[in-house]
Amino acid sequence: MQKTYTMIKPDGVRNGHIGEIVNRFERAGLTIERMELGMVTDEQAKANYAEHEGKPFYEGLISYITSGPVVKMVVSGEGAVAKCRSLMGATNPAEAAPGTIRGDFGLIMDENVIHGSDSPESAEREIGIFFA
Ligand code: IDP
Repeated sequence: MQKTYTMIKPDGVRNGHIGEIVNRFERAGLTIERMELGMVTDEQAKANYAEHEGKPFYEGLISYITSGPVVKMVVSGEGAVAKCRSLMGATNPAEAAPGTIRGDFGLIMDENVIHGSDSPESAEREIGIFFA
């Protein structure tokens, strides 16, 4: 059984998509192992997005992810990492397929509704950051 870290970003919470997103995970056969509504600290944001440090969108990304409550989740199931990524859709909502979370609820790249770990190794690292 694989675990992944996923997080409904401030726009997803603000726009009222928590229930629908959790419902999609459960309908896909995934299990919500842990779930917490709260703020992301500056330290957590910087640790989670360390690979993007120095990129033009980095500062905006850190201030956005710390700008309002998020829903932090540990989700488990067979192939949970890939399943979550596929439910999420492409990073840019404009390119995300209809029926995916970003395709249905996202508008712009900077505010794309949801985060999900991109590998089992990232998942372990990110679960450590957000559920220390
Ligand atoms: P992912 O979230 O689909 O894994 P990453 O490339 O890891 O995509 O980027 C992390 C986050 O950084 C994205 O979800 C998005 O919010 C933001 N981001 C990535 N590229 C850009 C960009 O070119 N402009 C603005 N924001 C970006």
